[in-house]
Amino acid sequence: MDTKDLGFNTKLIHAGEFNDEFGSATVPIYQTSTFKFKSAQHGADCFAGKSDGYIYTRIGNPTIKAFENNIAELENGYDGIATSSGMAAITSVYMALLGAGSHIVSSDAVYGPARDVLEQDFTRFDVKASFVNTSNIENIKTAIKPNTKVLYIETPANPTMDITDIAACAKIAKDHNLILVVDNTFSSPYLQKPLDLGADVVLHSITKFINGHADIVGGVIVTKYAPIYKKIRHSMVYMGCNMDPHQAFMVIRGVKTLAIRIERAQENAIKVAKFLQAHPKVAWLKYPGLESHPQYELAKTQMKGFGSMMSFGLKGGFEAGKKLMDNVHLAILAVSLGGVETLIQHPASMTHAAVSKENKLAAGITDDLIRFSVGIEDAEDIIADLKHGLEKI
Ligand code: LCS
Repeated sequence: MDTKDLGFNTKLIHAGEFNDEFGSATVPIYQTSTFKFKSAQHGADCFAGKSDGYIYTRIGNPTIKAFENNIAELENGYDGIATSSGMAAITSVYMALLGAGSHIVSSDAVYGPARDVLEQDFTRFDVKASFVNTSNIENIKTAIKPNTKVLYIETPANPTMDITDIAACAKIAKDHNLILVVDNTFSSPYLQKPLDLGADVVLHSITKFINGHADIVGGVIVTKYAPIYKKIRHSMVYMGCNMDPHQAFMVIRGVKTLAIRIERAQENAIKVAKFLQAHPKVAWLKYPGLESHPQYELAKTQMKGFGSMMSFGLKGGFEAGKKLMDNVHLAILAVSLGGVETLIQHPASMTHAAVSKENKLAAGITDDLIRFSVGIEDAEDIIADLKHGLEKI
């Protein structure tokens, strides 16, 4: 069935629909490392790209392809590239698009390792990076150099919740011949479609909202154009960053409920955000759905909804935050985000621990910042849990 003109909820269930000889209603797990060729000539044709048969699971697999087809349609892209993790998606993109002597401009508040790998590893290959607050478009313009190849943004950013104007970045990228890459993990294609706003590449840690059940790690890249797709797929396959068939099966199952999970989680999130904002022990709170968020107006135009991620600080600073994290019982004290369960964590000492203190502060990742991922439990229970934890301070 061609789902191109159907609604997003229908696409979640049917896009990239899979058909096999048995009429399987769901996509089976093709748990095989390799595939039989029909003949020596067929094998040679597969390798030469003259036949599109499967060769070897690192290169491609029907279960993985079914997920790639689905996500490519959800993001309105050319094609998808599934990876073993979100970091595998990020490093495959860096590897494909950057080379010795090249430069990347990136949001300063990005998932810690997305920055660390540029600073600690890619520098060894003479790749330079500038990290700026991309919420201010002027900072991007100032950071661009003659050798800049990529503009990389994360919006909303992990963990500051800063929002960057994707369409404005697309214009800058076009003017300077850069490839615009957007990490869409915090929004998912249900809330935000970077390719429609002019980005060239969108990527995800599907560990988060797309799979949604905190039971696998994975990543995906969707490109708008075939030539970029080919480059990134080459890097992914040759670095061995492929997803495996079981991961693909799990995420095909998880993504079907993306819309209803996000709707429910963001319904809870606005209630939680209002509770926290009004609490006397809370010093500040950043949630894109509240007018107090500095880019509330931009979030309203760029996103279909405000999601379920927020960050906040307590008047008692880090020590008070530590007490809160140790005294909530329903919210799980754990890294990751975007699952059906509510999670709480401290980025400065956990997800962003490897970023230097100086760089963390410059990016707004203060020591008091607590990150909260609202799940789909009953909002009253999440709030009661926070209330109890805050009373202990
Ligand atoms: N991009 C974003 C925005 C992320 O939050 C993460 C992981 C990644 C990429 C990397 O994905 P992974 O390799 O873990 O699938 N973020 C995490 C976090 O905030 N806590 O634990 C992992």
